[in-house]
Amino acid sequence: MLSAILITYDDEDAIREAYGLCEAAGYKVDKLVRQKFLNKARYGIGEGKMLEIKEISDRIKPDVLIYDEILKPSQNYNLASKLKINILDRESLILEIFERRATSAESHLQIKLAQFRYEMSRAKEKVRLAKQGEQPGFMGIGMYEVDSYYNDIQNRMKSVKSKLEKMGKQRALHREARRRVGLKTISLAGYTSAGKTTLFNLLTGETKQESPELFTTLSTTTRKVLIEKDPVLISDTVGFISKLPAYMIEAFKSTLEELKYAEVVIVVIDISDSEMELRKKYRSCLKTMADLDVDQERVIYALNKSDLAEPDQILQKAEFIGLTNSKKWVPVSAVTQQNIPKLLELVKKMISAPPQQIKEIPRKQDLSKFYEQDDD
Ligand SMILES: Nc1nc2c(ncn2[C@@H]2O[C@H](COP(=O)(O)OP(=O)(O)OP(=O)(O)O)[C@@H](O)[C@H]2O)c(=O)[nH]1
Ligand SMILES: [Mg+2]
Repeated sequence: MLSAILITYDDEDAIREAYGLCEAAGYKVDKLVRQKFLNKARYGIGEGKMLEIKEISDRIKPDVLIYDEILKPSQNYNLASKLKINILDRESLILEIFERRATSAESHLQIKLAQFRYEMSRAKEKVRLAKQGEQPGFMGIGMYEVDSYYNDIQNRMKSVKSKLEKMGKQRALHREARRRVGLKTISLAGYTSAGKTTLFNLLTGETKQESPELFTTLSTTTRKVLIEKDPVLISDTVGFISKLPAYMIEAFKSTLEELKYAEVVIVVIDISDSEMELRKKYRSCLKTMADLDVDQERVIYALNKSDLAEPDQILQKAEFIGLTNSKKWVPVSAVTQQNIPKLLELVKKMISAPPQQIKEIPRKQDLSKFYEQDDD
């Protein structure tokens, strides 16, 4: 296992999540540095702290420095050139995890696309710095090569995108076929490690991998089950995480997009989390769903792991994050199976409600919109 210095916020929940991410990416944390602020202009951290870390780093010689925030390319460059070690910010750390975990052809392509976008944004910044004379040369190459480097990434991006587009069309065809035979889809969504796969396995009798590690599931699995006598499809999806940059959601859009077309979206929430943690994750779920155009009318919140919390605590927490009576929610446990019939009852009600207009955006228009975004 590679070793790391981890810099994160001075907050137990943030530390726990950051350790989870490091572990999932295959790094052992040799030294933890807690900071109140991680977004200072030059290095992310203050200059004094940077010098302190340099001393530690020179002494323990870790393989990388993991920075649990999104660093601007210039900050990344400044830190790396002072500390002389490889820096992984939150974005690239998540990318590494995705890369390790990807199993399906589609998820490999999605990660590639995200990596290209990451590289592109860094490359642009490097060119900007080179032009200002702050960073002489560009990875040891001249301006002419910069252009060809750009073009190269762009071409490779195009090829990945067109492959993903084909897969997206395939999905649209599958969706259409399902719709024609009247098969409804229920999608499980939610923050990573909330228990989506555990619930999925319980409902479908599957044995997909569930684990306390973050981002266990990276590709969508769909199974047919019967709710009473009606066949429906249930899908398990990739988990959300806070501070996931928009382009990464874009890269995973074709899989996550299934949420938009599902008749029911069960958002799985880990109710055993602390109030602050819950609120952070809940907000991040809401934001991701808004980005994906998921209609809140079709959402059921499953407050999972309720075996780990007292009933009145659950109520209080639900209220705290803003799950009022206007929203559909039910405490469940995918382990003890508590309240699963109640969850299914809610699902059934939602499915058998008079068919609503589900907006099918023409595939082509939809995709071209996201093509235009990545080149700026
Ligand atoms: N106590 C308890 N633990 C649960 C429950 N549901 C899931 N877990 C545990 O929570 C951890 C995460 O579960 P997963 O089902 O892998 O979570 P996930 O949402 O699929 O996570 P990703 O695929 O990583 O996004 C596992 O260790 C499960 O055993 C529950 O109802 N009660
Ligand atoms: Mg999972």
